[in-house]
Amino acid sequence: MPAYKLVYFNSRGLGEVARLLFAVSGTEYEDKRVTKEEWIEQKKETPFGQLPMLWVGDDIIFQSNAIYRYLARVFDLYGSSNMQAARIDSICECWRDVLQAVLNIIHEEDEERKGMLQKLAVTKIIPGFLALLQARLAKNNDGQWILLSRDKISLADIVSYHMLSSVVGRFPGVIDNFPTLQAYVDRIGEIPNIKAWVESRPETEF
Ligand SMILES: N[C@@H](CCC(=O)N[C@@H](CS)C(=O)NCC(=O)O)C(=O)O
Repeated sequence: MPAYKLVYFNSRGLGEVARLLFAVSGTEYEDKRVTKEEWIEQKKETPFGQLPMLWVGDDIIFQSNAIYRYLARVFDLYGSSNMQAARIDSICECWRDVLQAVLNIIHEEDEERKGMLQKLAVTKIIPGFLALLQARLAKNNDGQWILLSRDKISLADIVSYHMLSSVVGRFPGVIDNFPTLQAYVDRIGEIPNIKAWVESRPETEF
């Protein structure tokens, strides 16, 4: 097995899905968290000047989605056909849209516009996708915990778990109308390797 080293900041952010993939697969890696001061020095030496970055032996992968997909393939969490992989990608891309809507709120400096973006996210964008996701989940195995396959967790489940617990969870009450999704998050959180990681990971705001 190659030596894995994930380089990111001390936050969940765009690094946490990779950490969850390492956790669920029971794979050892170095979870390198650079400080702001270290980053000022290191930024110019990284291939695209941003994090996360994954070392696999002497190779480097950058861009969070590329890292997630690589790890999901290696850990057999990416379905068992091209169509399943495409379905997994579709769910992940929906979550990227939700993430973008949340980032737009965070980055907006004008308070009035920030409020409008927040209202749009909380009343339309997030519940709209949660309704679709819940309906899809309910179709599979009576809402039991796999989105795409009845018996095997995938990258789509890990991304959904992260987004529901760490990102949607920032908006109080938004998940309350989606009990099937809440139960799904709780079930994934009970997987022993995930539970152990979540209980032991550094506490960070984002
Ligand atoms: N599209 C990139 C975005 C990466 C990104 O925005 N990284 C931020 C942290 S979340 C970063 O490196 N910020 C520090 C900088 O740009 O100097 C990805 O998904 O990996």
